[in-house]
Amino acid sequence: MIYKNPIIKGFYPDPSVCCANGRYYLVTSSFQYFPGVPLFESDDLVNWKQIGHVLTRKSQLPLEYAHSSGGIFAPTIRYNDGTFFMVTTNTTTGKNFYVTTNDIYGQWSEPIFVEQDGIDPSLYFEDGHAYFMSNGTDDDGNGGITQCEIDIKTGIKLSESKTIWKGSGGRYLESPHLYKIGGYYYITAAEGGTEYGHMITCARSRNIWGEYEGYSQNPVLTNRNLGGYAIQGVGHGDLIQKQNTGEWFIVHLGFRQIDMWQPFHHLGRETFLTPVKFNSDGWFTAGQNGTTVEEFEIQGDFIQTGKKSYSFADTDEWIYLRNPDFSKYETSGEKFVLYGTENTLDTHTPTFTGIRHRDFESTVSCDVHLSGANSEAGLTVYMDENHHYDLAIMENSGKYQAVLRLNIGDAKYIRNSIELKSSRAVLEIASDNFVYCFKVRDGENVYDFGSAQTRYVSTEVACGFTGVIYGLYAAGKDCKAEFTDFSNNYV
Ligand code: 6LW
Repeated sequence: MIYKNPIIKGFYPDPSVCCANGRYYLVTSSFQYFPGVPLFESDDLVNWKQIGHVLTRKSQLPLEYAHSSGGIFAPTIRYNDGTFFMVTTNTTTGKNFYVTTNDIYGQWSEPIFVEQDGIDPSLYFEDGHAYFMSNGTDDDGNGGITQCEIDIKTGIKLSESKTIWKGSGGRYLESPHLYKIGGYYYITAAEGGTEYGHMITCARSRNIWGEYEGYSQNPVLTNRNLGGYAIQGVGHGDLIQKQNTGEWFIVHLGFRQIDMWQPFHHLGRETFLTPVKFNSDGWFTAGQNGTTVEEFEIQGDFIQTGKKSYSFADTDEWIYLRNPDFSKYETSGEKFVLYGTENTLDTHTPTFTGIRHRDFESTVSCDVHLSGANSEAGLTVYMDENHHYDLAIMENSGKYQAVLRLNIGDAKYIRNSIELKSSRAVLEIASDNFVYCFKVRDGENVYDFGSAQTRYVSTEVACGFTGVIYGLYAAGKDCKAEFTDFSNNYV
């Protein structure tokens, strides 16, 4: 059957995948958001259901000092001998660590740290040995894909760290993974940076410690030469073999520009699936002539179903900023009550919870009821603390207003406002590729608040590694805001 990319839409970058007990499990990075490292399950590699997060406790995920796009970088998930391992970097503490579980639906362990530097750590298991790899520096100060053997119970290094591959010459050599396929060890890596020059390269050796020979046709996957094409920035991937058919694929990140000729993306880096073919020379090639396109074929008679509607009931998918104070949040599945503080959305720790904006055409709406003097609460199109569009109810001297405020770096202004009859209104946002359109319903009256362009909350403007989140927020030390009837729909 034909499937469509991306297979997981919205801000889900740096995917890594493993197979266990006939099913597939996938994780992505999460940066300053809590809980950390979204976890997905699939029977067929195309349809993925989020089943939770890996890092659910502050003891695993200290994010107090994480700046936007700091915190948790790319994770790797592996399954060995009945145990799942997720290894990643908290770039804010500068530590590489892994956590484990025997129950994929349960809690994961406390972190086990590994004293090797670099980001994008990966694990490889063979014959009772465990190998740890990152884009680090070896004991002689050489940077590259660096490997050591570790004691998997303690994380303690059992060998020196050795740089075993220096890549094919692209900048930002990262995302290494090691596999043994046939008689070869293969390294895959990303190069070129996670922007328009991104790519996946590979090398192989008969010996785990090298020497590794780079593939003469590197990169094996890149869209860097596909001008005027919506899917860009493909790279950072992990190989997986489909169990019942033997087909090989690579799950990897990529992003979708708002238009073929407009190089802006605001939905974040998303998860893609691209077929891989091993050739008679033992090297592999990927995609359509080494590029990722929207549609590919996979064996099987199933259909690609996409979830089209999200609500408070999707409890696994609501996220918070850094280490939230959960006494400020009450949720019942049908209602969120948020208590504000003096921290606004322009700070690191507002009262905020959100769900990813997943596709260009969407609608979000919510009934918001505000109380408390000098308070503000509403919906936000949130890229980071400097780039967000806020549709809010505000209290001032006993009067209530609905307000649209645009925050684009240093340019901040109130685009529109009306007096409300009461402290309650329905706030609505609708989007296409180019604009967010804002509306306020005050009883029978509907007010059109106009639109704001998607490009000004895109990564090309805001920088960083995340994507837009549709958020609920409350601000003001006496603020209490009740959010009901939330809906978020996609075409
Ligand atoms: C990630 C690195 C990358 O750790 O971006 O695209 C970094 N690749 O491998 C942040 O996602």
